This record gives sequence, C-alpha cells and structure tokens, in this order.
Amino acid sequence: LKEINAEENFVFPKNFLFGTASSAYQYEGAYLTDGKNLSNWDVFTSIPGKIADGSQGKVAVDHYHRYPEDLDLMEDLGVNSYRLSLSWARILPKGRFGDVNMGGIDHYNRMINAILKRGMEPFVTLTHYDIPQELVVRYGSWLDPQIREDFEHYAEICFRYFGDRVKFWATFNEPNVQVVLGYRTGTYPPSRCSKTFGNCTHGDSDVEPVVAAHNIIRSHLAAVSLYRTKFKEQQRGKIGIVMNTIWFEPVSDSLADKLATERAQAFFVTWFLDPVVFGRYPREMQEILGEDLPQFTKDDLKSFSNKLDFIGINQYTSRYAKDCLHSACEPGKGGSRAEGYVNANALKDGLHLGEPTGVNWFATYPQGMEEMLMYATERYKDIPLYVTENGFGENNTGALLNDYRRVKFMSNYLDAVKRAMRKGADVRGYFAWSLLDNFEWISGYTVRFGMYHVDFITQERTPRLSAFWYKNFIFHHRAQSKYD
Ligand code: GBH
Repeated sequence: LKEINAEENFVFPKNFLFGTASSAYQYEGAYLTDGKNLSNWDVFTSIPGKIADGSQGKVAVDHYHRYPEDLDLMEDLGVNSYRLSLSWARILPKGRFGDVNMGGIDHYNRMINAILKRGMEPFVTLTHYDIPQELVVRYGSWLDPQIREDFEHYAEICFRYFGDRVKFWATFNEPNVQVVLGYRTGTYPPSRCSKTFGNCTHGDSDVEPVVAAHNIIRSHLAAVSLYRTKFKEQQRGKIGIVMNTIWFEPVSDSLADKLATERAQAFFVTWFLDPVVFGRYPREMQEILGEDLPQFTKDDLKSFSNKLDFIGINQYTSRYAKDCLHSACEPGKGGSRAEGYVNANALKDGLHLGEPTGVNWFATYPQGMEEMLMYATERYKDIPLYVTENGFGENNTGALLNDYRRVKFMSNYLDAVKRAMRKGADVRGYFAWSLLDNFEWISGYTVRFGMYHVDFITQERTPRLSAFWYKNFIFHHRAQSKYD
C-alpha cells in the first residue's frame, strides 16, 4: 500500500470531522410511511424511461428502518460524524399548506439521538434534491419566487425541532446540479430543458435555470438570516451550503480556453457562492446573460455580509474546458453559451482529464481536489471548507468486495486534501460517499458507491476492502490527532 499512502505522516486537526454521507431519497425507502407524502423524486421515478433500470427509491436501502444497524457500522468505522439529509415531504407533506407531520419529526428525533449516542455529530442537509410534490404542482418547483417562503418555513421547523442537537446545517445539496439537470438538460425533475438541449418536452427556455437558481439562492439567504436572527445565539450551530464542484482545466494554453475555464466555473460553482458571499453574481455571468440575469432586491442585499459559515464541496471529477466563442464545440451543461466541456463523449478522442472510471460522467483526477480546495480558499478567503462528499462509483459489473480501485481513489483524493491543507486551505471535514450502495438517481441501482455492498433483495450489508481501509485510515489519523 506504499504507493497509495504518499502523505502518510500528515496530522489532521483535532476537531476534524471524518464521516460518511447519505441522502434521504437514496437511503430511506419507507416512501409513504408514518405520514410522509409524495416527493418530486417519488413521482419522477414512476415515469417510464427516466431511470436506467426502471427502479425507484420506494425501499432503497431501507435506512428508515435499519438506521440503528447502519449507525453501528459507522461507529465501527470510527467516524465522528454522519452527513444525512431530511425528507421535506416527511416533515411537511403539503409544504406550508398543511401541518407538520409528527411521524416524521419523531423519526428524525430518534435518529439524531441515536447518532449522538454513538459519539457522532449529525451534519444535516435540509434538501438533497427532493421536495414535496405539492410544491412542484403549485409552483413548478423552483421557478416561482414564492417557494422561498416554503423553504423558510421548512427551515424554521427543522431548526426549532432539531437545532438543540444539530450543530451543522446545510441548506441545499448541489443546487447547481439541481438546476442544470432539472431545467437545462431535463434529465432530473422537473424535467424542463433549454433550447440548447433540443428534445424538450417542456421548458424550452435558456433562462429557466438562472431563474430557478435565483430562487434557490434567495431561499438560502432567507434561511440563513432566520437562523442567525432567531436561533444561532441559543443553538450555536453553523450553517452553509453544499456545492457540486468540477475542476476545470483549459484544454489548451490559449487565452481563449483559459477564459472559457473561468466561464465554466462561473456557470457552475461561483454562480451560487459569489452571491452568497459577496452579494452579486460572477462577472462572467453578468457579461454573458446581461438582462436575463435576475437582480437581487435591496432587501436581499440588506445587511449583506457573507451568508455562510462554511462551504461544502462535493468533489468527484474534473474536465477540460474549451472556448466556444471563437470555435464551434459541444456546449457545456452549465449554460454560459460560450464554453464547452470536453466530457465523457470526448473520451474517444483521448481528451478526457484523468482516468476514466467506467461511469460516464466520472474520471479520476485527484489533483482536481487540491486545485478546487485552493481555488475556494483563494476566492472566499477565511470561510471554512468541508469536503461533504467524495467517493468512487462502479458499474454493477465492478461491484466486487475487493474494491481496490475505490481504496486507491479515496487514498489519492485524501492525499490531495492533505496537500491543500498544508498549503493553507481551512478544510475541517471529509465525508465519504458512501457507507452503503444506494439509489444512484437516474442510474438507479446500476452504479454502486458503497464501502459496504448491499444486496438489494435481502438488504444484507457486506464490507468491502474500502471499509477496512477507511477504518484503518481514520484510526491512524485520529489516534495521532487525539493525543496532539
Ligand atoms: C453527488 O452528485 C450527489 O450529491 C449524490 O447524491 C450522488 O449519489 C453522488 O454524487 C454520486 O453521484 O447528467 O451525465 O452529468 C454528484 C454529481 C451530477 C453526478 C449529476 C451524476 C448525472 C449524470 N452528479 N450526474 S450526467
């Protein structure tokens, strides 16, 4: 294992969080149990043709019922934290147009207590792609500004019921992925897409993604303000947002491709983070979208100072960016209208960045982790960072227990985290995606990310090599830091 433990002697800071990450729809199952109502993903997955294997998350890995056993597995790994998300439709089955479902509240109370009892810190995301179907029907999901009031109401319920014990809140998981896939390519609910992506059944507007994003950003700002004015003093927690990140490298040394790289970042990550930290959209977006870019109101910007306590970074893959202003190329999914990603489709041309994994969107490039953490550090200065997700996915065929490739992946990416920390990145946690194989969105159960194999029929969990490796890694690194 020598070659994969290059940064062996690095000591993580004392309170560094090591954990695993999950999300409600991908893990829980129990889809109408104890008063839960339908979510957008319950409905979307019931439409034929949307999910690779035609599956749904009705049962998933039955975490709703099996969480005590799963938390035992985490305790055995030696993690000191668990990142999970709450199901909005479980807590507010009809959004703010109905009552709080005490069945859902009781469930999460039991679960949070069980997490704490095992010496772990709950790190809770309010919404990880799933929202009550009621709000899709009423508002078209994030397209209507009124949904901010729903989100604020939901956040308030969560802070009120769980905030005495939850000290880490993330408002959104990967809102950039939500809007790009939900309103641009149309591959996620609510299946709307832009002209650029041709075969739209509805949507057909290039502007919808930025409108949905704007409403999400304003919802985030509202929840943070609420937390800071009404809860923070007593509860003393932290609140942030989790972004999907792609590290972009220019495909050539030309200035045009370098500028395209900046546009690619602007239309994916700084799109959300700049407004939340600086109160404005990135310059590249303003230049390209002009009047199409929504404006923040005076109220939004009132008392504007950094509406984040931390930035969560989900880092998996990296891509080349290529200029599309001066030459034709496949448009990037981000929608800058002026940059293209050289992505999985270009693998045949040998133009991918990093090593292909067999999963089409995903190439291994550990250096991208270091670069991304340094980019966030330089741009957002003293805002703490958490690697809220990182992990390795394999197609079913590769779902062996001897997952050496996953071990190598995690080890190399963790080395990259250490290098960034040595260079000054204030990284405070690392969450592996994921403890268990689970429902991998449009890939259904065909792509496995677990350190534990799950038999989806018997629900049996079996550790892979990576589970033993992660346990050893944490033991090694935490043992030192404990006796600092
Ligand atoms: C994260 O997203 C999610 O937070 C998590 O729920 C998920 O299980 C995990 O990663 C592993 O995938 O339309 O070709 O781009 C990672 C980013 C973006 C990867 C959407 C898959 C869909 C395929 N994801 N992408 S594509």
